[in-house]
Amino acid sequence: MPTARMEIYPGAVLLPGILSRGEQRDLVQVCRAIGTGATGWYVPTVRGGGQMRVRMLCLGRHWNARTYRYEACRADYDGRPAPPLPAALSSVAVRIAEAAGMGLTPDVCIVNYYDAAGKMGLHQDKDERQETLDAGIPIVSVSLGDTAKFLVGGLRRRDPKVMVPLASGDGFVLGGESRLRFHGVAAIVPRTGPADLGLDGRLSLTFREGAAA
Ligand SMILES: O=C(O)CCC(=O)C(=O)O
Repeated sequence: MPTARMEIYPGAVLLPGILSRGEQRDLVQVCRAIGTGATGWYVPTVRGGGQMRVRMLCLGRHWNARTYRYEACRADYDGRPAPPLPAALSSVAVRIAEAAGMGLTPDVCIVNYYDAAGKMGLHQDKDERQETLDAGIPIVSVSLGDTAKFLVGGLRRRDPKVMVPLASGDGFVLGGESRLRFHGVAAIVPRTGPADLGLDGRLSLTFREGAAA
């Protein structure tokens, strides 16, 4: 069955339920295995000294929360090399980008774990290489577990926002002229994820291109 496709703005596309339950289970398992390993979950501390309201895992490259730069090792945390980005994850992102009519060769995936109190402030993803931003190469996200109240705004922080509920198995793409839209997670809706995922909370996997040195 073809995937439904909802264009929120030109280039901002929701793909509800694009992942089967089996695919969701596999992704949860991969993230859990990496997250509980030696180079696992951490809570990033941002420039101002505050802690983010998520646990994070950067695969392929590390996003440094103090410098906003990508690097090989987790210099702002434990100095360990970022775990590689598994092909099984990248291929999901490529498929979702294609379903939205875009192309992506991801070199980084940021995995965020949100508990019931998790959230993420409004921000732009603009730390990737300038040519990928200029080309509108998309960010692709995958949601697993509890539903998120996801906000999408404009190119200025103060622009109006729409709330898009992101449920388990949904894909979301921000590309083209929407690549630099402000976005964030206002709240998690507890106990809304599929019980058979065994996931208390929410995982988001956000794939980008243009992080490599
Ligand atoms: O959790 C989400 O869906 C959004 C994550 C996000 O905005 C990011 O990683 O930059």
